[in-house]
Amino acid sequence: MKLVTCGLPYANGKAHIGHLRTYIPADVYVRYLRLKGEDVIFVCGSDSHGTPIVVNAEQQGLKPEELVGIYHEHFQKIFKELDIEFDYYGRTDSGYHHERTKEIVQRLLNNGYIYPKEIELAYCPRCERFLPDRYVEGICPYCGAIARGDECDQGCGKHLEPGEILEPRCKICGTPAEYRKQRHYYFRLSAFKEFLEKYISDLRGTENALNYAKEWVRGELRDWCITRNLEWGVRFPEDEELVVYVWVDAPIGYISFTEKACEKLEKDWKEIWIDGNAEITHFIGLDIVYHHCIFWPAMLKGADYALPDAVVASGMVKVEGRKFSKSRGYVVWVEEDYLKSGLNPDYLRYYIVNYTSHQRDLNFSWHVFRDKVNNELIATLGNFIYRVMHFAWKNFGKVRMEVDGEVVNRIRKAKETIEDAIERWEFKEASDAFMELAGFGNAFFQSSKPWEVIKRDRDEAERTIASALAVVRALAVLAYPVLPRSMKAVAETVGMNPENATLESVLQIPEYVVVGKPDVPFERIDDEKMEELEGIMMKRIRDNTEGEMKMDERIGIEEFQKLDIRIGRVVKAEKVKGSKKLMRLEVDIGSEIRQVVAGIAGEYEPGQLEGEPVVVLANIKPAKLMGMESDGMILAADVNGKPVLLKPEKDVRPGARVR
Ligand code: B3M
Ligand code: ZN
Repeated sequence: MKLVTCGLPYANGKAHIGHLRTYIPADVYVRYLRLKGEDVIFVCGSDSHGTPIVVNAEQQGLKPEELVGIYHEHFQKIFKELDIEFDYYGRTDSGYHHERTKEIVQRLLNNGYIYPKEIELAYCPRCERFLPDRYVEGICPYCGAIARGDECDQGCGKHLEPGEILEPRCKICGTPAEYRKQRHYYFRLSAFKEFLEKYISDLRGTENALNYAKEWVRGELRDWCITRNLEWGVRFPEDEELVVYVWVDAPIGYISFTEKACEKLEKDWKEIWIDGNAEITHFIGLDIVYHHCIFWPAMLKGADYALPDAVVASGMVKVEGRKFSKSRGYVVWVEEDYLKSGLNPDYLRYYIVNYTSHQRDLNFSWHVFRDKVNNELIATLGNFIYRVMHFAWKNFGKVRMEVDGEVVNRIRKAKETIEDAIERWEFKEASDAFMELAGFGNAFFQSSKPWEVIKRDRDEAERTIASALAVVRALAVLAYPVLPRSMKAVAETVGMNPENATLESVLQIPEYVVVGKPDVPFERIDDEKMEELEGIMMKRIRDNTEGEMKMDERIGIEEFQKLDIRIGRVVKAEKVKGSKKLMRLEVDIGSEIRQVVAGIAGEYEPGQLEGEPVVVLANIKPAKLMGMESDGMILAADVNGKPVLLKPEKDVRPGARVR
């Protein structure tokens, strides 16, 4: 038996592309394991606790459980729509989860791994309360960056223990906090150093995670404060005034959700988590390796639970080449940007899996997305599948499956490459392997020309189409974990059900195959859709920069003087073919005529512009837009995302500088 888990998303905000980097590959992995005939349980759930949720709920006038409920529903809906199928998706504010957490904490107490200690904690004299974690802001004692109570999130990234932060302030009212004494409880992490050294040297997983873990375990392992002054959370058994730190109970979700999945599947969760009879794999983001490779195995060991076998960490996500940032608008929201645009979820699954190795950083760009869909999914995979199915359906209906030996070899090779890649969590290699098989199929079909052969030799054409169909049937299974929705439809057309198929079955060729009327597996992304998708992101980035202008980002006059802004006159204007937004302009800027491509075709007609003055930024680096060079930028006011061109108030000769 195998258990696969995904890091629990905080039920504190909407799903974005950063989340999917963990969940999609994990779902792909589980589907491949099942095709290999493995018995797999796949669990995840909402992380309901922690101060950000309490703070956020307070600000919105909601109870924490109400806020959690909203996002819990949201994530479930997103996962369903993206075909990410957990056997159980729980939430950590459930009774059963609290019970399991208390039981494990009690075992740690009984085994002597938790001890009390008086510590100095940030306290707000105005709000009259202790300030746990994100209720407090101050300076990181390690790097001097502005940090929050439990983590230096903008600087060195270190986990901060309560009482460590310098110059603490209350996050709610801004008052400087005082340090006050209080009794808290510590987990004796230092006692697990030897155990962890050995454990991590045997642990499997991606190199990125293991390398960090190996380095940390060589350093000092400091005991860990595991209680907080909060109402919301799992009550600490020894002191009902306190709750356990969110990072104590969150990973226990892996256990409590397994219990629930096992109830449904009629299995015994203890076999997995107590007897250690299952292989446990955690899929996580690279930023929570410490919690999963250090804290979590130590807790499990201390409570006599079974240990995880592998930790698989995904690289980070960039958006349009920039650091992922919700506040700056470099984000793709799964629901409002992607699903509401009516895009096939399989496209995004393919992008995330196939863009790069799971461990590397992934850049999401709408242009690359369009190219991967149109040039890879459609041109290589979709067209081949459709042509073969269509030819078989139209000319034969029922095909006698006499398949070429070389074709069977290629299918076997693809299958073996995939099996090997999946063992190493190299989902890109696996998806490249089925794309390569599709490429082979395409070339085979193209060079055998069955549409010509059929005119003189129907049997030979049938043999060709049988071989091509064997490739299609193999693809319907081999690509199914990545593209479940599309491949299920393909499989059904060629008389299969990938949900009961196995990787092995791609080599078992039936005597006959009946082919139904096929549908095109994928729709192209056209320029109009592309502009719409990019427009959503550009607008968000713009809106956020406007709102974010800060004093320390102001510039001096010298910087302004670097800009060569001039009056120009439009000599010629024409719409760019194939684009709704772009206009190609020839602009006289005094010293020369420049070609400028501007996004104004939605608002202006060429005839309105010719002969008119415009304001041009002349020394911006040239850019390419739809293959055309744009050497300069026309300035316009942004009115609800639409451009309104600027004009001098009197007639001015082209070339006059704007200062
Ligand atoms: N809720 C989310 C994160 O830090 C956090 C994961 C818990 S996994 C046990 O990515
Ligand atoms: Zn720091």
